[in-house]
Amino acid sequence: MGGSAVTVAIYLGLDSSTQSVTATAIEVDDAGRRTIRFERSFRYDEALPEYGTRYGVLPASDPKIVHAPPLMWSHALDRMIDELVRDADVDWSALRAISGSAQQHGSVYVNALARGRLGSLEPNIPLVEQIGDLFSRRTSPIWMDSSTTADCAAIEAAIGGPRALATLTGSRAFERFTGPQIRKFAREDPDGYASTDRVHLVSSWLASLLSGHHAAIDPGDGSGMNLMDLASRRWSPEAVRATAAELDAKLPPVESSWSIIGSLSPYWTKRYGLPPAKVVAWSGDNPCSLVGTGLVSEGLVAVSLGTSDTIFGIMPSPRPSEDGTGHVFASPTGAYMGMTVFKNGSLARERIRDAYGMSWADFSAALARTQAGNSGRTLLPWFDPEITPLVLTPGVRRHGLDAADADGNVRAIIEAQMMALALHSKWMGVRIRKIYATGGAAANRDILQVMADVFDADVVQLETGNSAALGAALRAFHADRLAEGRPLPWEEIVAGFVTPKTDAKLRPQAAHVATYKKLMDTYAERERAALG
Ligand code: XUL
Repeated sequence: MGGSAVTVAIYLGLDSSTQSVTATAIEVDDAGRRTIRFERSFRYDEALPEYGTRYGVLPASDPKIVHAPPLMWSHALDRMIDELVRDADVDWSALRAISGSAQQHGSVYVNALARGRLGSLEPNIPLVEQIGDLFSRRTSPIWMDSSTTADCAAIEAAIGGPRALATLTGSRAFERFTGPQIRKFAREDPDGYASTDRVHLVSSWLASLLSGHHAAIDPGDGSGMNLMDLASRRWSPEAVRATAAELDAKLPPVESSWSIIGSLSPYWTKRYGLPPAKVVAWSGDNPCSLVGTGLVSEGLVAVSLGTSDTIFGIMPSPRPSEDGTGHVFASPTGAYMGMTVFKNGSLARERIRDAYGMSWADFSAALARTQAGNSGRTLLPWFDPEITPLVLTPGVRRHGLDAADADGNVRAIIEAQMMALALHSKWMGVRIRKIYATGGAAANRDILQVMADVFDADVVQLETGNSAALGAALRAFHADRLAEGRPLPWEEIVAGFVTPKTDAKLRPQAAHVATYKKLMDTYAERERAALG
């Protein structure tokens, strides 16, 4: 190397999602080069079969109850770091900061032993062998759970109704939100609740494992709890009181999304030879995706087609959804984000694909050979209980559609999902002209064409579909620069990383747009009728 060696910094973003864990490492050098250096994913079901999950969750007889093992998420974190250090061709000595993203709302309940254990993990013993006795609740309810309707009603009543709760916390009470979930646990298992010293989110729990002490919750993920005062970004004493006794002592503090919560604990530095890189507060997957799709200013929206389908965009000031459809979250950039979430995302697409014995290529071919509008035939895609609109008793409803018609059902599921996204994001009050598409199914251009036609908007594919892990890496970069006294504006943080793929824009086709304008009224009517 010559005298003018370029300094390279590596930032790592991890995403602990419903079905898999993903790592994205980015490289930034002081000559201005920016590269996504490395991406890797594995699925829990295949990599860690001993936990018995299917699609990342534990099988249950009641479709409203959906839990996953917190030990598995912890194990997966350890496994991923092991694989990164072993296999990735990255100079980890240049690692400056790590942050993470996690599925939102899921809660991890730990006892008082965690206080000492987190910081004294033995580097020569695998993590999973040292933390099994820390959980005061063996399984964690996750965002797919919809078993807390009674708790939602009680919390809303205590705060003065759904609108009052939405004004205070950004959302009316939702079954999957952490507050209602904590309330149910405290009610059904008072001993388990009493032995809980800390209630973490998935994000703050994994950050705690990395830093070796109980980590804070960031406002982005904290907004998914029905517990945080959105204006002050602190726990709301009223909401905490309405949820469970002594909860204030069990919640980690809320700290900014760019706070440095510590550095990698000796378990990671000694076991894997990593440097004591900064650990930046973790956040939820949707807030991280906002950064990872480059939506750092108002006017653009992203649609993420993952296990859940979500639509979100920046909001400069909080405008809660009048009809209770969506959420306002704190954005990890410091502003706010509006969002609507659907549970029947990728698993519903897979159910249709599998029901007709198709590959994804067959699925695309079926979409390509069917007509926009499906001759008025529709399907309400509620294979599992649905979040938007609220459907607690699942069941697919077909209109004019023969269940044996494979191609018709493929088109119907995609059109239903896109029309539901368009209808239930109207509350955000944004005229959507351009959509950034991310998540696994965003790789499929036939699906994206339906999105463009339904929304009458351009749809842009990004270089990576892993926007949550990329967003976490970018947040690590941002927080490191801020902590070093060399802050960069968000536009500069994301520049060069969130570039749309060349030739990757899908444009709406006028004839199809007209078809969907009509069909959307029919779809909305069928949805209303089904809800009774
Ligand atoms: C967001 C939500 C889902 C999960 C998926 O409110 O419930 O998008 O975050 O991981």
